[in-house]
Amino acid sequence: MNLSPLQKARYEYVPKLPGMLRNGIAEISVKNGEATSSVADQDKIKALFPNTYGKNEITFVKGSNTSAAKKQVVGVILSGGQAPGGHNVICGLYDALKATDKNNVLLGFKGGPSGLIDDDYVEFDDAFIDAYRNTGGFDIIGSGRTKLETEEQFSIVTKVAEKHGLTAIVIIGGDDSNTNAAVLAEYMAANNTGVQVIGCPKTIDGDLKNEDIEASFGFDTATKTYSELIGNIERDANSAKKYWHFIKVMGRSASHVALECALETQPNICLIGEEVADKKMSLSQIASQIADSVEKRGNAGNNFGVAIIPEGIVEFVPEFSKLIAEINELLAGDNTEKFNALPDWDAKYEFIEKGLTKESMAVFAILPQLIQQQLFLERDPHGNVQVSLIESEKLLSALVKDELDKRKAAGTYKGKFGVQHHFFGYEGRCAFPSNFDADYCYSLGYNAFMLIQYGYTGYLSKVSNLSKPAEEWVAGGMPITKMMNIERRNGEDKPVIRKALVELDGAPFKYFAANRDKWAVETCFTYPGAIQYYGPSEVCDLTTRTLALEKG
Ligand code: FBP
Repeated sequence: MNLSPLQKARYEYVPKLPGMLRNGIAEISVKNGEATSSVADQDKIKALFPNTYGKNEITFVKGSNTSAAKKQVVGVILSGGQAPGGHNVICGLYDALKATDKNNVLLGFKGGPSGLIDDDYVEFDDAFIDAYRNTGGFDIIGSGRTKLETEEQFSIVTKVAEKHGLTAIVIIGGDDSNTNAAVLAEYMAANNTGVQVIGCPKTIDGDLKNEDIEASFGFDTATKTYSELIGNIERDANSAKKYWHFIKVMGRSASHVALECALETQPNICLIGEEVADKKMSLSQIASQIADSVEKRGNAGNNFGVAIIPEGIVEFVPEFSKLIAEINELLAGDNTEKFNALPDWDAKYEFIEKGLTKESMAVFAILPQLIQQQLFLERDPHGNVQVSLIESEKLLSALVKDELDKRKAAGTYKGKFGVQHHFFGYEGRCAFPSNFDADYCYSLGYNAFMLIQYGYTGYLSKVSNLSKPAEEWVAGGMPITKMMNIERRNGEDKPVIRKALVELDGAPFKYFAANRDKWAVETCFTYPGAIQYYGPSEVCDLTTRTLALEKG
């Protein structure tokens, strides 16, 4: 492997554990916390998880280790989208497992959950692990999005577990993967397999959190990476003074990533999907709001600016969701084939016009043709529009341009509007983890093993007090069912982890809302620069503005 100087240096980095886990395995004991209940639908969740529901939260404290001595054979998978720090979760897990007993074994199942079904695995040893310490990516064993949810899959996993003598499975994933971890834990407990299941909170999207799980790993590094790039673009915009940059950032439905980047870089505009939904904003209202900023700045001679657009924005615009639902209906069954067979766009447009309601057609009609066509081209395996593939940065800049043309004609807008578009997502998912993510992930993995060693199942590895130095972090576990509620999925009621959306009465949004009018008109850009791995702690160990504001 060709090693960059930074990679060599990062191999030597020693991640910081919470103080309570630093005294050695022999001195880690358990303090019981409160019994838990699910975030909603308690009776239904309790009935679905009779063996794993309502358990206590726990915290690890300094004291003598009373866990039973037994050989542990643990299987681990990485699940879903990449997030910086995944390798360190595995390194922490490995180090705790080997520190407890050299004969313990860690197996990595390859390619995500499907590795567990296909029994495709590798046994880790020191040399293997050492090549991945403090590095980005999920390439150590790969990841995948297969869902582990059917009885048939669970019974195959049970056989694979029996074959290897697995005592526990660690699932490193987001809300869906940890929902599956909870269901698998319940299955394993109900069938007396003796296999424990522990989850670790991963996702750059930042939407897997509650009062216990303060952050999902990867959010810190990914948002710092995007913020660096956005800051660089702001400086370019402020130097050339000729472009508005419309920047879409990943994050799925929730706008946590966009909000964090806005707090870091103070752009002129940042849309928050949750606010758009709350105010039931239409596309033209959003465009008009952005146009106000462009107009005021342009009339003052500042024909440049930066707008951050969250990936999921269009899902939150009520009229747009209705349009999408109608398009999905319109193309259901063999209608897609009929539609595709039409000779040209004019014929297709006529078909669409006949099929949509008047209101949705009015929304469709204002979309740029590129977006109109995207809505009919990109379908998911169920035949639905893939909302995340819609180039919302282009959609919004086109609508803003239309609005500015009107204002120009009316004589109120006197500026120029040149646009550049960007999409930041994959750029941040495999970055070298920041010191925060390197430390947090290592701690999550180390702690996951302590949960296994103490016999817990259906728990999420929990490391909290994260806005404080690592020494003061608190390690423990939270039953996954605490985060669950019932939601409608594919026409059925399902127990799932409730996604954490941006809270409009939360401190991060309130801070943004209190400042954005000024940012919209003046040039208040801040330039965070690249992630720093070496140097003063106040530069290198700082976590996100979101966490700092949430924790006061
Ligand atoms: P997870 O929820 O699995 O962590 O995925 C995060 C994410 O990066 C989203 O922000 C993005 O919408 C999606 O994955 C992209 O998925 P893919 O890698 O399949 O293109």
